Amino acid sequence: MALREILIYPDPRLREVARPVDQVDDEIRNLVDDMAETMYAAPGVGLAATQIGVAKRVFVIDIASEDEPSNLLVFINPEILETEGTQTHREGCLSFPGVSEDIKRAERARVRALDRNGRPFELEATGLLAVAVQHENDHLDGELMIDRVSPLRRRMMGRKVARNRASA
Ligand code: GNR
Ligand code: NI
Repeated sequence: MALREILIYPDPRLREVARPVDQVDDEIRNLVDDMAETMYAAPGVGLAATQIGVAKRVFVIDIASEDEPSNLLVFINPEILETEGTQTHREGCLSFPGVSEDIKRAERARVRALDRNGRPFELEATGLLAVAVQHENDHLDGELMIDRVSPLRRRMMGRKVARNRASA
C-alpha cells in the first residue's frame, strides 16, 4: 500500500473524465488499497481516483464517525440509477483544502457499482452517504464543488485555495 498525492485545484487533471474499468484485477485492487489509505490519512470521507491523477471510474467512501468501526465502501464503474428530493450539506473537498461550501444535491441516490471483487451491488444512499456518492461521482466526470456555487462564492473559493496553498 502507498499514500498517493492528492491533486489540488486548479490542477487540470481534476477536469479529466475518467474511463470505465474493464477488469477488476489485482492492479485495480492495489489502486483501491492506495486510495483507502490516502483517504484515511487525509482524513476524508471519500476519495475519487481522479483526485490522485488516475482517470479510472473508481471511488471509495467511509462516512463512519471516529467512535464507530470503519466501513469502507468501494465503487467501481458506479452509476447513479435514480435520485429523489433535495438536501443542502456543508461540503469539503480534499482538492480544495481549507474550504467548505453549502451545496444542494439530491437527498437520496440509488447507485449501482462493482465492489473490489468485481461483483455488482446496489445501494440506496440517503443523507451524508448520498452527498458523498454524488460528490465522488462528480469527480469521475471532472466536475467539482466549485461548479455548483454562485460566481461570487466561486471566486472566493479559488482565492482561498490559492492562499491556503501559498501558506502550506
Ligand atoms: O472529506 C470530504 N468531506 C466531505 C464532506 C461533505 C461532503 C463531501 C465530502 S467529500 C470530502 C473528500 C473528497 O474530496 N472527496 O472527493
Ligand atoms: Ni472531493
